[in-house]
Amino acid sequence: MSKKALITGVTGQDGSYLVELLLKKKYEVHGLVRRTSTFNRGRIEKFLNLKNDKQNKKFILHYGDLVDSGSLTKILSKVKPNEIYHLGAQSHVGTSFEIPEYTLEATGYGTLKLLEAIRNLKIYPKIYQAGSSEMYGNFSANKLNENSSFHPRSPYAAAKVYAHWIAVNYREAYNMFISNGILFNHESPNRGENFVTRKITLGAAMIYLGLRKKLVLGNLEAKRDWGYAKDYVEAMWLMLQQKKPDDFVISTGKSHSVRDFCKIVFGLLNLDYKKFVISDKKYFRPTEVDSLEGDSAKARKLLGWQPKTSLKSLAKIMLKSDIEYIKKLK
Ligand code: NAP
Ligand code: G4F
Repeated sequence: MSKKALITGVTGQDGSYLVELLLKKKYEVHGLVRRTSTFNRGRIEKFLNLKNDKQNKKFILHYGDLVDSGSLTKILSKVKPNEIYHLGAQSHVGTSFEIPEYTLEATGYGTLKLLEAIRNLKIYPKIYQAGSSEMYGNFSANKLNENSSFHPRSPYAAAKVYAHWIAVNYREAYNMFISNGILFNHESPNRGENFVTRKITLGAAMIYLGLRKKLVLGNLEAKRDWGYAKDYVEAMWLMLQQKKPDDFVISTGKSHSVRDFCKIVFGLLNLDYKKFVISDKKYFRPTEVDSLEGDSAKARKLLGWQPKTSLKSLAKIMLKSDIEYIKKLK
């Protein structure tokens, strides 16, 4: 019998790559989706086989919400998954300053609600909890690893620190199999359009096609350790194939500034980014995370995981996809 996985956040960037990976591995995949006024299945549509009018029996969606514990209990008791990938969150750092209460509700408290529902139902799935490098707040002299301390610099990061520690607590208190991934930024053509890398590839593609003159960004000096989402979902799966739960940093170990990424992307189009990119204070955050760089030695050793995609290759993949996307829209 095939294993059953439940994914929260299945409509998001990582959800879409994880569905693809798990279906390839012959899992029966269940996803939790929110009711939205516009249909938001774009990233996972191809796995639903909607066009053939034949529902994919291996990929099933359920309405629910992380702020609605009743819906979580209902889905969990119906599906009884072997593995849960908990990716659902209000994941935009900048926006978390605008909606801090909701961010905590969904990202922090939502994690507790999910864990409580699992515990009360007395089911024993392996659980992946989507932690973030934002929890560190800043890069010190050494690369950040599982032992580095947290200093959250946004309502989002504070909510993720709560989610991380409640997961550790449930693991220790109730012997639940919960692994925290501490993932550094990872990007792809499926990245939300208001995260900086996608904003840059989409903006550069529009400028290249003559549809736009300028690209307005915020802080160009911030540095991030950017990897490819497709590589990172493999690490999530590997964490749940281990005998013991644990916490793992997933990163490339190399960081670049937003300015560097602009240079790479516009450079691929033979354009000089300085002629097009503007930095505007309106996109600056009240507290910024200036620099992040991760040390994923533990994951490399224990999971046998390593990143496969360089930043330049990632930029190429995203840019190509955005040029095609805009041409189709036109
Ligand atoms: P994303 O694209 O923003 O997707 C977030 C997902 O969460 C979406 O499916 C969204 O549903 C869902 N969601 C939001 N609020 C919800 C709620 N109240 N109830 C149920 N579902 C809800 O994020 P991502 O980039 O795929 O990231 C996946 C997870 O990893 C997130 O927890 C994120 O915080 C974390 N993370 C991401 C990165 C990164 O660089 N991408 C790094 C570290 C950690 P809708 O489609 O309906 O909005
Ligand atoms: O792309 P970002 O919005 O990603 P951020 O804030 O690092 O958060 C992402 O990665 C985290 C992992 O570390 C995840 F946990 C989180 O869920 C999310 O996926 O911004 C990256 C950097 C920031 O320093 C920001 O200030 O880019 C800077 N930036 C400069 N101009 C901009 C812009 N960010 C955005 N979103 N938009 C801009 O115009």
